[in-house]
Amino acid sequence: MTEIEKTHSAHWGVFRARYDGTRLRVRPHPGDPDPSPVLDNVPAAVAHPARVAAPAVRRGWWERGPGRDPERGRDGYLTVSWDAVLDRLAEETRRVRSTYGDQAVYGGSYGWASAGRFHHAQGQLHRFLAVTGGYTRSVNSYSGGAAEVLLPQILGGFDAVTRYAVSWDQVAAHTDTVLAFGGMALKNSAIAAGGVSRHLERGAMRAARDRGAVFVLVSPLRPDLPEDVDATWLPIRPGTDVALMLALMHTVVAEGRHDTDFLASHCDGWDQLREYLFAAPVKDAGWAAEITGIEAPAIRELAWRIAYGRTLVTVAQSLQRAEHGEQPVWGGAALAAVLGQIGLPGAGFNYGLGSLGHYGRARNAVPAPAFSRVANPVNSFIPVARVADMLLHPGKPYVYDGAEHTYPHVRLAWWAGGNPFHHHQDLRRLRRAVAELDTFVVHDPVWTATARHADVVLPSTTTLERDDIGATNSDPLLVAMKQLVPPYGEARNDYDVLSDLAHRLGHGAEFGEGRTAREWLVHMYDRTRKALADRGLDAPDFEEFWERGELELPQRPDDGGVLARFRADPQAHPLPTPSGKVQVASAAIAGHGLADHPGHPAWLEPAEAPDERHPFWLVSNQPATRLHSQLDFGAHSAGSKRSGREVVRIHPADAAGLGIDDGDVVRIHNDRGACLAAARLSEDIRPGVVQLPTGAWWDPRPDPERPELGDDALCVHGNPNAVTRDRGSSSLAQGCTGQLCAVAVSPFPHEPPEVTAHTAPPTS
Ligand SMILES: Nc1nc2c(c(=O)[nH]1)N[C@H]1C(S)=C(S)[C@@H](COP(=O)(O)OP(=O)(O)OC[C@H]3O[C@@H](n4cnc5c(=O)[nH]c(N)nc54)[C@H](O)[C@@H]3O)O[C@H]1N2
Ligand SMILES: Nc1nc2c(c(=O)[nH]1)N[C@H]1C(S)=C(S)[C@@H](COP(=O)(O)OP(=O)(O)OC[C@H]3O[C@@H](n4cnc5c(=O)[nH]c(N)nc54)[C@H](O)[C@@H]3O)O[C@H]1N2
Ligand SMILES: [Mo]
Repeated sequence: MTEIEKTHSAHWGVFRARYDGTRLRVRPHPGDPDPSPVLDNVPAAVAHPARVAAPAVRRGWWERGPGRDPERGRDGYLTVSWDAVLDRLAEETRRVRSTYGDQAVYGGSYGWASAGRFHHAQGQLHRFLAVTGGYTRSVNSYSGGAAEVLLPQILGGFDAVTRYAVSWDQVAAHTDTVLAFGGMALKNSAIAAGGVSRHLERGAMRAARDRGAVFVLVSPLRPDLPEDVDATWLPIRPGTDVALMLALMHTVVAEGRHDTDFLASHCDGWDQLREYLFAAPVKDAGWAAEITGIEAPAIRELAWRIAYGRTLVTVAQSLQRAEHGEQPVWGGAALAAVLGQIGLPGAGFNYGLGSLGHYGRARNAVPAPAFSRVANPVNSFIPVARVADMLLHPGKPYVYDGAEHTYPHVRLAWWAGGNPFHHHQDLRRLRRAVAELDTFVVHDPVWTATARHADVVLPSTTTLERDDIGATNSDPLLVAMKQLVPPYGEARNDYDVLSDLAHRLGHGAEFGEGRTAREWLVHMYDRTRKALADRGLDAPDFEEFWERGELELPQRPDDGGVLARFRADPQAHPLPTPSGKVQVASAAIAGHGLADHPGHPAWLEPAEAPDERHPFWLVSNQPATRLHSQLDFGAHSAGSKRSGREVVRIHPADAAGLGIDDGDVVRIHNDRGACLAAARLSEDIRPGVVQLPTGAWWDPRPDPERPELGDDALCVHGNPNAVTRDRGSSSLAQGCTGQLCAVAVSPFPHEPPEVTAHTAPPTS
């Protein structure tokens, strides 16, 4: 290969790279003011021992055939040829579809996959499964499952009120007080699906601060806002934010500082919410102090502060990845409504701002290239985080969004571009669930814990090994993602593999529409080119775009979006809620009669909270040094661990009480399981809380402290989903509740076992 520098893109940003035949060197895009260090993980992807070198099949499945098997996750693998594995897989797909029906194929395949519009693994798999008969799908995400169901019923369409509401430019120019629940950590906004070329959050927050804006951070962790903004830190007890929000509303109303006009003209349900605020127990600052651990005077002072000037309430996604996670989302919106600020520039409420790089940015004026979808002929679905329930309890009824549904009986699960043995809660339970399948197929470039549970492992290329187009609707740069290195081993593009399978199943022409991968890129680019030409703008043909390597797209002016229009004229621009107004309470939701989700924002005791046996809240938040589990073996991720183990943060006072020193390997445990991690003592965490990021690959072993739990009771690497709880946020949304669970922490009185997660399993 000639050593030419090429542009490429990842979910953590656009970059440039050159390859000399052995080493890949990367640097951020020169136009990026604040690039993410996650980029340093990329070079390791080229040829790591964790890469899947050739198609592999689980020995038990290959030799005994499909069927329920507790050996999944324990068995060895055989290397087979592409032709042999695709023949067997085509036969198995046919068998499952004809014996059990198309809904017996689960194609939820949740996960982030990689940047690139064409080789996007889920897009490819969904198309393949749709043209070959259809599949049970998943709805909503692990990210925002509770908010995705709630927000459209109380405020507006999810994207409209999250991505395209309050912009960073408005914050820099207008906001007086930023009240950030869960913060807006720069590590999080560095990430955006599809990649952004300019990370602008730090600059915007700094500009606001320099103008005199005040930042208030409500979070158990101080680093959730950048140091640059000198935030006031209110270290709240996890899972209690809605109590603080209710007390802020109560205090503002009791002092007569609420916006009665806005509540009358733009909101529905105020009487019910007001009644709840003032009914016993009165939701005042003293009441909330007991629940939240934030002192009453600090709550009253905050209520005073937010009632003056422009106040922006942000709620991080993390708050709703918890039991009753809908409540702080609703509470945040209601608080902004009580202040009368919704729809003002830089003010009101923005769910998720700062959680992802897509939020708060201008939108492109022309559509990005997109891979065409095919309608799924099967109408069977589950809320995405209910996957283990579905596999363990086929035919069982459950409630979701006001209706009763039944779990389908799935026999074949197919994953491309996701890692459920990273993202799902209570991984030992998930292992029991996948044991119920007849067949589990996984496409992945690397031997993740998910691949290690699959019957069929199909090695995928990484983006580095193929040509693609990088684009999102919230970044102006269209990127020619050029192949940088040759494919690893026998790895193939998901598109080519699925195309071969579609041909075997008699649907090859529908799947590929007769196009090569290159022809698809040209076809997809064409709609962007046409839109540019229609506006009389520079509209190079594909070859020229490819030659240039990048193309700057026009963006729409920031008009404040649907909430600004609604504020200006609620009759002409009603919200899509039942009343057309902000639902600070909702008769429709109350009408569902759900015990775990009343018709207004409310404080509800969680079923799981710290107690004597499990005295800590475990916050398992997003990792600063990688995207989820991706490239966990890369330099930046590996460099943040201690002796190859994930790091858990604990307050020095808590550590002292447990006899734990900085650097000690500790055991984090509850009745569901345990994991090991290396302790880091930090004053930046609320006492009684420990924090372990997600993403260290699950590495299960027997637990010497609990041998009766079997061979997978202790993750020796530090994956928090060894201990998290697998239940829905409520029967309204059934969102993922992975962020919080109750644990005990102890010193580990044994020789810590070696971490072997980043290797390939035994293969013959
Ligand atoms: N405890 C706890 N758990 C959580 C969370 C939490 O807060 N706490 N957060 C949740 C959230 S918000 C999310 S979004 C999920 C994330 O969960 P996932 O999105 O499943 O996590 P990733 O590690 O991004 O998984 C992507 C997988 O795709 C693979 N991949 C990349 N490119 C390609 C490709 O081209 N082809 C194929 N076939 N595969 C590819 C990668 O190797 C990787 O295995 O985790 C959730 N889990
Ligand atoms: N570097 C990096 N960035 C990412 C990702 C990644 O994997 N790596 N993943 C991306 C994805 S898919 C998503 S969905 C977003 C998720 O965005 P978020 O869900 O907002 O991200 P988290 O880091 O999980 O949580 C943010 C902070 O919320 C705080 N928190 C936790 N529980 C509570 C609580 O009960 N109350 C309060 N007030 N605060 C609490 C924690 O201290 C945590 O650091 O992040 C995205 N950004
Ligand atoms: Mo997410």
